[in-house]
This record gives sequence, structure tokens and C-alpha cells, in this order.
Amino acid sequence: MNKFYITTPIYYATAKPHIGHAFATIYADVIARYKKLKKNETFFTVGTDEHGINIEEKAIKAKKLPRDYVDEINSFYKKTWQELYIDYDDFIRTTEERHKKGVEKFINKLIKSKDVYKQKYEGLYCSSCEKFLTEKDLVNGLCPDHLKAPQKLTEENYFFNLKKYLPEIRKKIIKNELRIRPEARRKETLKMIDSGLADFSISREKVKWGIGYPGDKTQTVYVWVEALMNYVTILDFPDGEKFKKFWPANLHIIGVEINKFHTIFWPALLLAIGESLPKEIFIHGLFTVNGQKMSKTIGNIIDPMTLIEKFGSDAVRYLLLSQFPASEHGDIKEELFIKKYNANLANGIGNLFERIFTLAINYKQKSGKNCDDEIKKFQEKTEFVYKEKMENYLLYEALNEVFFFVKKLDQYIDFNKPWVLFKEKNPKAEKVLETLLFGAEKIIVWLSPFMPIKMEQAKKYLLNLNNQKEKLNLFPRL
Ligand code: ME8
Repeated sequence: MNKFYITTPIYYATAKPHIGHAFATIYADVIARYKKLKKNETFFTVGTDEHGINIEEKAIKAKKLPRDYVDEINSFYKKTWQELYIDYDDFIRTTEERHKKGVEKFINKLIKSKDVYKQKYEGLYCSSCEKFLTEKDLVNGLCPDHLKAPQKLTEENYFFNLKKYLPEIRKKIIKNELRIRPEARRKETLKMIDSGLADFSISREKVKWGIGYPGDKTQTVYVWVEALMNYVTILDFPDGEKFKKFWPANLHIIGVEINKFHTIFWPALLLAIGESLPKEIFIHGLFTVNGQKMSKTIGNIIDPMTLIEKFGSDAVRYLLLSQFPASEHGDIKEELFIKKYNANLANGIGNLFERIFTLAINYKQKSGKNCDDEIKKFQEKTEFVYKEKMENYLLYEALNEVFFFVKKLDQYIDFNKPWVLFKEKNPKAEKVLETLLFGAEKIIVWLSPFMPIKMEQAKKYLLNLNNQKEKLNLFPRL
């Protein structure tokens, strides 16, 4: 049995999850579910990133202890993932003891590697980004992402000898041993490597809310460094059975803004301690809402829970994944969700299933074995392309293929008018209906990683057509 270890970013426990976090998590969940259906031994992990100055500051502002603050935010994440049917195998919080222990072991190995040195450093730090910025990064003296002035910091920190590992990482990327997709992001990583990167600090001097740096009480581990380590501490690094079984990760799903940390810093840290690198990193684009970055100040943050109340969880999963290809950035307009819901779910699959199942109930047909050649060919082509897209993590594109097939079946019904065929006792009638049932069964299988509960409902209904008293009404019109 093939093993498949897939991860999402662990999100900052600074605020409730928004649709960007939901998008990345649903994305990974669909892939994990698909792999499970294909009988891979799958391990799918999520988590929250709970240390650092930004969270410390947020807690102070909320007049709470950091521990209470992150507990509350963490519970929002857990609740939202539950509502969205995120079928994760484990959830890690970086404030857990198991994480702390794993991080200490990792740092000790780094220290032994002799790639760590202490140095005085002066830099501009944006606490919301949790990273140092250069003068070049600033726009009018402000961090372009958070529109606030970074703090000038002078600290003595432990630095990691990144430069030493850049040539090896480059080679592995070129040889696709460390695969980065989509291609544009791979190029971006190579460009960063070629432009020359400075060594980075792995500890902080003045941050209290963090994991103590082994052997030096004046320092805590830099939040980004320990966050990356979640991918192995969740497997009980370095001696746990899960670590031996599932590492290296098959796939890290991340957004573009954290590319450098995952495609360069993380591989370098792993190389330094002699561990294997993740096999692949898939980097998705970011949403803006009505043309602007989601932000509390602008007031345009979309909470997935509000969408769930309106559309239901399966529909939200579909709506978020079907906006645009994951390789691109895209703009969300909330009012367009309803149009898409009605067009593709209510009037699309919902209506198609209603037509097919009503015919099957009226004309007592249960199975779909005898399929029309034209539809069989179309189904085989759809299956082929769907599989190729899913294997390459192109979920938007895979969904598109399924919806072409939905349209094709709708046209097939309109063209053949099976109710007329049955009325006229035409011998073709049964075959047409069997073809439609065959098509419905395929759609259910294809869409089940995307909309697991609705597809399960449709499958149960289909298996028990003789006893159905009510319409399925999978996606009521809104
Ligand atoms: O960066 N559109 O956490 P984070 C789409 N803790 N996806 C979005 C998005 C948007 N507008 N905004 C966020 C961190 N995301 C670190 C990660 S991992 C070891 C540590 C998604 O809470 C996207 O996947 O800022 C992005 O990479 C991730 O959330 C960052 O979440």
C-alpha cells in the first residue's frame, strides 16, 4: 500500500479562520479523501501556529493571557474544520508538549551540525508578518502587507548557515527531487536562490511567548522555525513510528506568501540534520475580496461559518474550490456565490439527479449497467482527464470536467426524452434510463472527495430507489 502524507499550513492563532484558510484546508482535504479512495495509506495533518510576538501582542490587547487567547482561537479553527467535514488525522498546536519536545530535539541536532552561529543583528521587524523586512520591501516606510511601520530591532540571535545549502536545494529542485508546483512558483523559488539569500536567524532574544532555545535561557526559538517543524513533530520526530512510516511528506499545501519558508528554509533545515526532504510543495494563489486584501480594518473578511449557514457545508467546499484555478490569484465577490450555487449545484447536479431519479422511480429502474456508446465514450474521456487533474492536484480543473459531463447528461435527456420513449413503449427507453443511472453513479464517485456528505446522501438514495417517498432535493434553489 502506498503511503501519502499531506499537510496544510498551520495557521496563526491570531483570529478566527477566514475563507483563505478554509480554501487551503478544503484543498488538502479533497486530495486526502481522493488518495484514501485510491487506497493509499493517507495521513493528513492540520494545526495552529500559536507562539510569537504577534500573538503575545494580540493577547495583551484583548486583556487575556496568551494561553487563554490561543485556546479560544484554536477552538474556532476546530469548530470550523468540523463544520466543513475536514477529515484530518491529526491536529497539532505548537503550544503542545509533544511539539516543544520535538522542536528541542531538532534544534539540538542543528546545533550539532555546526551550522548555527551567534551574531548581533540589527533589522526591521514586522510583528504581523513575524519576519524581518529590508528597506527594499517597504512602501512609504511601511510593511506593504500590514500597512504599519516595522520596528527597528537590535538583538543577538542564533543564525543558521543557509548559504551552505542553497546549491544543493537548487539541484534538487532542478532534478524535481524537490518538486515545486505550479511552474511559475518553481521559477520564483529558483530566482530567490539565484539572487542570493542571507542566513536567517532561528532564535529571538526578546520574545517570551515561545519555546525556549535549548542551552540558552536568553533566547526563544524563532516562531517560523518552530512552525515549520510541526510537519515532523506531529509524527513524533525523530524516533516515533509515525515519523518512520510517513516522513518525508508527499505534499505540503501552502499559499504563495510563504513560499520562501517552505521551499528554501525548510529544506535547508532538514538537509542540515540529514533528513529527507518533502517530495512536493504545491503553492496556491490568494483571494482578494472585492479587489482588496482581506482585512479587519477594511471589514471585508469572509467567515466560512456565515457561508455555511447560507449554503451548507458541501456547497461551501465546492464554491471555494470552483472560483479559479489554484495556481492563480483571484478575486471573490460574495454575491456571485449564490449565482454559482444556483447554476451549478441547484440547477446543475441537483436538477440532473432529480430528473434521473424521478424517471428511475417512475419506470422502476435500479441499475445502470447497459450504457449507450456515446455516453460511455464521453464518460471514459471524463474519467481519464479527471484522474489526470486529480493526480496533479488541479482541483478546479477536475471539477470542470465533471461539470462538462453533467451538461452532457442533461443534453442527453433533452434529446432522448425518455418519458416519451417509455410512453411509446420504445425499446430504447430502458437503455437510455440505464445510461443515465450509470452517469449519475460516476458523478457521485467523482464528486465525493469534494462534497462527501451530499454525495453519500445521493448514493444512499440511488441504492434504495424503490422505497423513496420524497424527492432527494440535494441542493434546494436559493
Ligand atoms: O502564514 N487566500 O499562517 P496564516 C487564500 N502560521 N489563502 C489564504 C489567504 C487568502 N487571502 N490568506 C491565507 C502563516 N491563506 C503561518 C504558516 S506553516 C508552517 C506556518 C492561507 O494564518 C494560505 O494557505 O497567515 C496561506 O499560506 C496560509 O493561509 C497562511 O496562513
